[in-house]
Amino acid sequence: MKKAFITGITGQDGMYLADLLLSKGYEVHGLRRRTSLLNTQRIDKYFADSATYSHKFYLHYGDLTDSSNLTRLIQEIQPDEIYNLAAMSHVHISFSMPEYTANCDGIGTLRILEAVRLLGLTKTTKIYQASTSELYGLVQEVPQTEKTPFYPRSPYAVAKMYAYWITVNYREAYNMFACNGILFNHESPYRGENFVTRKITREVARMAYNLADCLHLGNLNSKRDWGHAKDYVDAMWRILQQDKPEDYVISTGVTTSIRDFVIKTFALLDVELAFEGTHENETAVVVKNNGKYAFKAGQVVVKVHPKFYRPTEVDLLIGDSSKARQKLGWQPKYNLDALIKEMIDADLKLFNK
Ligand code: NAP
Ligand code: G4F
Repeated sequence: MKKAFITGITGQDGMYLADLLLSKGYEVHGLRRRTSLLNTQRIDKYFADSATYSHKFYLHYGDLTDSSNLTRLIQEIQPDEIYNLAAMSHVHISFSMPEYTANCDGIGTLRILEAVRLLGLTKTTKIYQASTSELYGLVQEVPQTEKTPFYPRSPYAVAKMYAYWITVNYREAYNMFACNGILFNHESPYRGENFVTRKITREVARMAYNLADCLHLGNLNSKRDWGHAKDYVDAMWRILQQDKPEDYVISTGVTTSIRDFVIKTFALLDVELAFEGTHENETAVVVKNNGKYAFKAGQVVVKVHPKFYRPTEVDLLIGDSSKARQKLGWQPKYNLDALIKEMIDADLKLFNK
């Protein structure tokens, strides 16, 4: 039985990856932080399953900012594979806490690599680093590949750039099996509520049941290459099953604006919208409600609020994942419409009380 250690197991990707590895017969160890209220909602299903909890699924307290704790845990677990998914992962919030973000997202990766090296596990423990399309920032090439130069545009992306290169450096310097997955945005019903896709599906569902009046968003023009987290954790696993450690772009190759994501979400509820005005004065108004939910013609359902603007924005992301498709045999099963449908259906269910 292979052993995996997942940092960030309480997050969106951690949950999907734990599901995948348990289904493949792995023993899964996860890092959880101490919190004043429990925050294990995404993985609570494993606590309730006595055949899994403490037999194939274990949680350990710790933090990416605490080297001694990480080293002790890696020594105790002796994992075959480490998936370093833990991060302060919100780009906008990283402008408010840049030092912590650098410590967790940048130096945190170094702590894991150093622990593996100092414990003499370089030949036995493979490491996956959760790198990001945010590295491309002010994009230097369209679409972005493994060879596109980086131009990070946030404290988050700068920290992740350190993590990317320290992973490459440890691979080259110490012959470690350490790889970067450069993942483009991936979403799901389990996405954190303050990322834009989930914010949209959640607020639209609340509006559908008269629990909210209007959705407040920032930049509607930026474009993202959105995939489903379930497809993307499969790519993470495949990256560590190769003979040679390498870095891979994981993306769908389709890019969509925030505005079009909103339109698609409302369309799934049979509501037609019209966008009017520009910049801070832009709004979306209901033109026609052909569906069963509580939207009225003329209702303003989206407003722009500058507090959601970022000091520096990433305007366009679109990935070319040809390398992953050829070498890993990976390709996404979900398209954007199926992803949005799954998300809005889950949020409608959540608020239909
Ligand atoms: P997420 O839902 O925000 O989860 C982040 C996880 O990291 C949570 O389990 C969180 O724990 C944990 N964490 C945060 N700070 C920590 C610390 N100091 N010590 C230990 N754990 C800590 O993020 P995600 O969407 O699953 O993303 C997973 C990883 O992929 C992240 O590194 C992210 O930057 C990267 N990434 C994500 C995307 C995407 O589109 N989702 C794309 C590219 C790369 P709590 O639950 O206690 O907060
Ligand atoms: O959903 P977002 O917050 O995701 P962002 O910034 O692209 O970052 C996510 O994907 C990265 C991969 O490229 C990950 F590395 C990172 O950890 C995270 O998972 O914002 C997407 C876009 C941005 O352009 C933002 O300005 O949506 C725009 N936006 C417009 N209104 C908004 C809002 N974003 C948020 N969060 N909230 C808004 O109200």
